[in-house]
Parts: sequence; structure tokens; C-alpha cells
Amino acid sequence: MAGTATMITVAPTGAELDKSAVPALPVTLEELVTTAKECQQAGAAIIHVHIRDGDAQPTLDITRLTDTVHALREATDLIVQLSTGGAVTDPYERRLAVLDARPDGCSLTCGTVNFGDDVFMNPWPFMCELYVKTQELGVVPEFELFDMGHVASLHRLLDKFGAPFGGHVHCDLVMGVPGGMAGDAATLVQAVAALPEGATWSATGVGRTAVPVMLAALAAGGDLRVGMEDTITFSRGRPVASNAELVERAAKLADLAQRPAMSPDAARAMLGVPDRHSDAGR
Ligand code: KMH
Ligand code: ZN
Repeated sequence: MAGTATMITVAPTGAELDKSAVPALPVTLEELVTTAKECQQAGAAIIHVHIRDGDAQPTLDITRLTDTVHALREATDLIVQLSTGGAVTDPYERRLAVLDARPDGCSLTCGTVNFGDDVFMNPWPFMCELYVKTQELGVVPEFELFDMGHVASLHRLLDKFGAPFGGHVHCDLVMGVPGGMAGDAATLVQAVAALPEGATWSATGVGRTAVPVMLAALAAGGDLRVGMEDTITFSRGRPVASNAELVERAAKLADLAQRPAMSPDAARAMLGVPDRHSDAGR
């Protein structure tokens, strides 16, 4: 059943885009913190974080990740969710080590998927190791589902290892990736029907599927993820100017759907994320 509010996640950067081609992309810590503040103001409750190095290239450097977690906690109330997907070239050990930065949450992709011309690798043993580490370190996972087979693997993971830290299962349907499930209403309904009982879910449509997936998710009672990681075109021929305008549009549509944007505190309560905002030096 649909809740009374819509949890909005912003994914501002990703690992695939070049700063030189997309100047509005936040790549420095300063740009990321500014973006996070604007997006919280616009209605976001969670930030899904990929970081870049001094050359604006994707990195999983643990010092930078830890500094990023602290800076975002200091400057905002957002739930800080680090990506464990990284870039398609990142080795498993470094992706596992992301949790040592002690974020509130992390992404956990439930299977391998073709990803454009690349392959995003998430074999079963890696998924298991990552999931057990989230339970040990007290990091709330969000299950990223790019394909229907990923839903089956999520069931398998929960059957084998039990409930996630926080006690609540929350999934994100990542739709419209070339190689994954289609970004349309029929596919969304089918995927949602297969989710574990009691799970909540958000959806994001990549590229031109962003708006149809957002409307379908609202109609079906889901939450939303938006951001430049997933789309850099606001409307036909008009590049995205900032992550905040994507969050603003999502919040406006959530209002129209009569499920306004959820606060970060309410999202924490729903997901079982401990309040660590005052504990920035953890
Ligand atoms: N960059 C993609 C290969 C995640 O953050 O967990 C994987 C990704 C998923 O973005
Ligand atoms: Zn990501």
C-alpha cells in the first residue's frame, strides 16, 4: 500500500559522465556539498554518492569517501548512501571497502547486468560478502534491481542471510539501462509485484525513461530517485541545469500525487537508519 509521503533520493554524479562534457556535474567535495544542500531544500531525503578524484575521475579512495560522509553529515540532514557499484572497472575488494567509510546506507546491486557496451559485475559470492558486511557494520543497504532476475536474487539473499540492518527492505528499480529491464509502466508493475512482502521501493528511469518511470512510480505508490547520474536531459533538447531542478520537479509531481516529499527524519524512521547526524566524527 502507498505511504502518505514520497521519499526522494538524489543521485547527483554517478561514475560514467565526464565533467568536461557535463559542466553542471558536481565532482568536487565543495560542489557535492552545495548540491546536497540545494537538493535537501528541494525535497530530497537521501543522497546516493559517487565521488571523483582531483582529475574528476571516479574513485573509491577510502579517505576521500570518509571525508565526504563527514562533510555531507555536517552540512545536511540527508541520509548518506555510498555507492558500492562504483564504476564498471572497480575491483570487488575496493567496492567492499566502501563500507569502511561508515556511511548511513549503501547500494547493493542484486546481480550482473549488461550496461551499455560494458558489464556491471555483481556475482552471487560478491553480493553475499557485501550483504554480510552491511549487517556486521550496521549500514542500511538499498537493493538495486536492474533486471527481473535481480528480484529473484534478492529473495535468495534474504532467505539465506535474513533481514538487513535496520530491519526493513527497501529496493530501487533502476530501469531503462541498455541491457537491463525496460523503463516503462508495464515492466515497473511486473517488477513491483515480485518484490518481497513489506518491501518499499523507489524507481528511476535512465535517460529518456526518467519522466515515464517517475509518473508510473508515483501512480503505483512508489518512491523516487532522480539525478544527473541517471539523466542529463531535462526535456527534449534542454540539458539539466542542476540536480536541484530534478528534485524540484520530482517534489512537484509528488505533491500532485498527494504524497508530498518525505523529510530525511521520516525516511530514517522508515528505513531503520540510526540518527548519526550529530555524530559527524564517528
Ligand atoms: N556506475 C554503475 C556501474 C551503484 O551505484 O550501486 C553502477 C552504479 C550502481 O551506479
Ligand atoms: Zn550509482
